[in-house]
Amino acid sequence: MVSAPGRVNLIGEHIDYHGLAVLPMALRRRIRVAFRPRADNRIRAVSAGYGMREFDWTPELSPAPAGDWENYLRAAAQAVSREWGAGVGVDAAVISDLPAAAGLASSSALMVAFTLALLGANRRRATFEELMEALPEGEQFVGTRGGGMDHAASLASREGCASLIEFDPIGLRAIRVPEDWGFLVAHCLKMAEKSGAAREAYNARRAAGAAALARLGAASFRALLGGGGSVGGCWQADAPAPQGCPLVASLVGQTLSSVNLTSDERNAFEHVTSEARRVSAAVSAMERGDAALFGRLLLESHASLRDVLQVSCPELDRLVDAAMQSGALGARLTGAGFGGCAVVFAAKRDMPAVRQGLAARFYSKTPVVDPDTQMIDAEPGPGALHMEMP
Ligand code: NG1
Repeated sequence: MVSAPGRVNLIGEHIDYHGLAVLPMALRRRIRVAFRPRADNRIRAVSAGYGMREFDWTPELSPAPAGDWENYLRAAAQAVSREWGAGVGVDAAVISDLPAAAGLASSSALMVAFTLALLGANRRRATFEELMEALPEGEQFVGTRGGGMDHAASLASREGCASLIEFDPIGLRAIRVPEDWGFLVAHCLKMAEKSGAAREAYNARRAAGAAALARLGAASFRALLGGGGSVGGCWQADAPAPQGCPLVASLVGQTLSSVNLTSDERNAFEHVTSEARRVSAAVSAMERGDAALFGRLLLESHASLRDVLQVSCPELDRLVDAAMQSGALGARLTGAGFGGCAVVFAAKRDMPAVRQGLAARFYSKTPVVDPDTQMIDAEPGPGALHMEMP
């Protein structure tokens, strides 16, 4: 048996795919895979509610129809073939207590867990770094050009901690969550399906950011931020920007306004650079236990995702407002947006009141789906590589 948790991203949205640091934490909800190696290359997996899938594990796999969960199994098999070579298949059963299409990285958790099952069946050991080479690439097989945040958080988070994830090279620093801080993941009841229109919209945001970068003649956002986007970068949020920081220089010198960016490119650029700054500030706020500042940063992040990058929806905006009216210190959409969940931050002692407030202000006005998936207490749990028992 292997398992991999979902994650909630606390802050740092739509920037991991540009190589900028993000701050998620692993949830205690997970996908579990019970498996048994086979003698041949057949992969057979069954999941309650999703049915059974089977295929031969060959080195080059083609995708199943879009939206079919078999794609995640194929993506895992493909990732393993690319990095370690194909091997014997498995008979597997998959169970989950992680809501799907909620922005909680259930698809990445499935891919992580199934990859670990295939490696286990073939008695192969893999390091965090090796897995991080293989997994984000493999998910692109499914059609989403995502970043590596979800896989890193699902693999290597530490109990009681948020994970500051940096890229190029991949690294994860555990940041202890203050004991009296509470997080709730609340579903806006609009599904954030990753196939279809939301996938196109996600990929378009990524492309707009990359196009803005190319027009500015910069190699990467990291280069532009002068190493910022890693927390040690020159563009620290809580200190005045030092002279000589390339991003600040280009902004002050109005390079940006003289470059002919489309409005989508300008918006993506503005969101990405400001969000990188908020991640840096949020990490220091968490380390100092400054809950008021942390909450404000979450709200600023939501405003940028709503108004600048435009990946929110009315349901998520209403949910965030309802959380703030109910005593939260901050709230924002989490994950790609277009539906799914918001993360709500409050003092732990205020959480019962926040829940009640959300039930009255938000959920009483919408059709009830499943109370178990509407509001989830987000306690920071361990990643797949640091778990005692799957
Ligand atoms: P969700 O919405 O949880 O699948 C996606 C990406 C992340 C990140 C966020 C936006 C995948 C697998 N995940 O998360 O890498 O880019 O959107 O911050 O593509």
